[in-house]
Amino acid sequence: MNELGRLEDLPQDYRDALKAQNLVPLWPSLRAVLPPGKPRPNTRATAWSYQALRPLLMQAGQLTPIEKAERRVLVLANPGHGLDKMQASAAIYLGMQLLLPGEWAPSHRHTPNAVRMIVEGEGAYTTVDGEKCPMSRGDLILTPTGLWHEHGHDGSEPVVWLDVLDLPLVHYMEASYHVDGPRQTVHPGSGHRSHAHGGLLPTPVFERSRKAYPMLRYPWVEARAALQALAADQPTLDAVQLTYSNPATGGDAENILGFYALMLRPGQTLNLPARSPASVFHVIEGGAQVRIEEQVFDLAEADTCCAPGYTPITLVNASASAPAFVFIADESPLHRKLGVYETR
Ligand code: GTQ
Repeated sequence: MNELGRLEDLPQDYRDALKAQNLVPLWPSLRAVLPPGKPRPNTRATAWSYQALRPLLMQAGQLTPIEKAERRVLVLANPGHGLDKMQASAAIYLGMQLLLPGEWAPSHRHTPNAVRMIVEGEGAYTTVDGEKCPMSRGDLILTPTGLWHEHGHDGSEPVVWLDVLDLPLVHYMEASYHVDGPRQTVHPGSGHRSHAHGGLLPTPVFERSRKAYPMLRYPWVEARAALQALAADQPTLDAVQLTYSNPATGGDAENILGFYALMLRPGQTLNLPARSPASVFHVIEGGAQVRIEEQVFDLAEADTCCAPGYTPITLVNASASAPAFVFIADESPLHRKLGVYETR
C-alpha cells in the first residue's frame, strides 16, 4: 500500500487558507477512517469483577442519597474509549445500579433504549409504561425508547442490577434527551403473563391500542427453564442460546441492541466466529472463561466483560458438573439494520 501525503507535507500558508474556510484535506486521514481489511476498534476487551465493584457501589449508597443521584449508578467504562465517555463499546453503555430499601428513582423517559439484568436482591420493581415489573435475580426488564420508567423498592436488602443502554450511539446521533414525569399509575396486567406461551399470540378482535413492546419482563425462571429444555431436546446442539424477542413480531426485543441467554453445558467449550458487532457477557449462574484474542477472563457469578467486534471469542465452562448461564448483549440489530453485519 502506498504512503499517502501527510498534513506536514503541505505548505503552512495553504493549510492556514484551508482552515480559514473550514476545509480539511482527506488524504492525510484517509487510512484512519478507512483502515485496511478490518476496523481498528477503540473498544478493548475489558472485564469488571462484581466482587471488586460491589463494595464501591455500596459505598455510593452511603455517600450519595438517591435524591442527589436520581439513578445511583457506577458506569462500567471501557478504557479504550476513555473513562469519561462512559462507553463499553461504540454503541453499548453498561452501568451497575443500586437501589436501597425504601428508595425511589423517579419516573422519566428518554430516547435511548435500556434493559435491566437483575444481579442481586429481592423486593425492588421497575414500573414501565404503567406495568409494575418485579425484579428478581436474572430477570430481564425492558425500558424501550420513549417509555416511562421508575424504580421502587419495598424489600429489605440492597438491590443491584446491570443497566444496558444504547446511550453512546443515541448520544453520538445527537438524539439523546430525557423528560421527567409524575409517578405512574400502575395498570393491571402483565405482558409476560399474556405472552407466557411461545407461539400462542394474544389476538384481540376488538382492537385496543396495540403496544409496540407487549412484553417488558422476561423472568429468569422461564428463560432458565427454556434453556434447559432446549439443551435436553437437542443434546448435540453446540450453542444453547435464546434470543430475547418481541413476541408480537418475533424480532429483536429492542431496535438497536440484541439480548440473549446462553447455557454452557458442563465442560463445554464454545467457539464463536468473529462477527462485526461488539458484545457483552455477564454471568448469571456458574462461571465462564471468556477468551478474546490474547485476553483471558475467568468470570465468576455477576462478573461482566465486553469484547470488540470482528474478533473470535471462545467461551469455556470449566465446571464438569454444573451448567453455566450467561447473559449476552450485542450490537447485532444495529449492524443488521445498517447493512454492515458480517461474520468471518
Ligand atoms: O435507570 O433510568 O444506568 O436513565 C442510565 C440512565 C440508568 C435508568 C442508567 C438511566 C437509567
